[in-house]
Amino acid sequence: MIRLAIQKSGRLSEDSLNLIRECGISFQTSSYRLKTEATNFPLEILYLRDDDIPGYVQDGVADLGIVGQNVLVEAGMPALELEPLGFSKCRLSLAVPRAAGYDSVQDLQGKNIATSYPQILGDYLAERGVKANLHTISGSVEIAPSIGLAEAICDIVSSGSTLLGNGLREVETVFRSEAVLIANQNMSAEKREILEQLQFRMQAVRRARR
Ligand code: PRT
Ligand code: ZN
Repeated sequence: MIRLAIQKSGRLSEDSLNLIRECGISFQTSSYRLKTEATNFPLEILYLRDDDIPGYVQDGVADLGIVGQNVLVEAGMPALELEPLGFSKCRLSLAVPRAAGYDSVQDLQGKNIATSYPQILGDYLAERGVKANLHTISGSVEIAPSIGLAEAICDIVSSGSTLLGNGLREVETVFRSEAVLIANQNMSAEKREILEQLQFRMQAVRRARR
């Protein structure tokens, strides 16, 4: 039996469940349950907050997980990634108020930037020699400039309408992300064999979708 952690409820949940089902794996779901066992494959599904998934997989509480690369890399565990899954595509971008001047990332020198991704953003700025003051906030990052907390933000963007609605302009793409399959690095031979079968099915599903 192999344990797969997926997001309990959020942007990754439905596509994660659909992928498992399209692999021909049957299981029951209920919004009250924190785990379910598949009926026709040696798989147990755990439902967790997405932020907890990398740590649980690293520690072996779960063998596998489905999570956004943004969360995986921010948690400092990029080595757990096995393969991209092609959904929940988005980007982590820097944005400034529409009326603010902006020529290059150097303009952020000494500025206050609000973000939920201080590691990824910190690395990005350091590589470009930019020193800024990062303010880590866990949600509603887009309102930071209008309330005077920051001159710029760095947040997840997909359609761009949230930025637009908050009077912000996207100026740099810091990181591109999609959902990925991750795995514990010390699995038993038996579990590795189940993983191989699962990956084989996932790859077939992805090929059929193209
Ligand atoms: O409760 P839990 O902690 O599990 O969930 P969560 O609220 O932390 O995450 P959730 O469900 O919002 O997102 C899960 C993952 O989906 C993220 O880690 C990304 O990998 C991916 N993803 C894809 C997105 C988006 N698209 C997205 N648009 N995550 C967040 N957003 C938010 C963004 O933060 C911003 O507020 O949507 C807004 C921007 O969207 P647009 O379309 O207006 O640009
Ligand atoms: Zn989260």
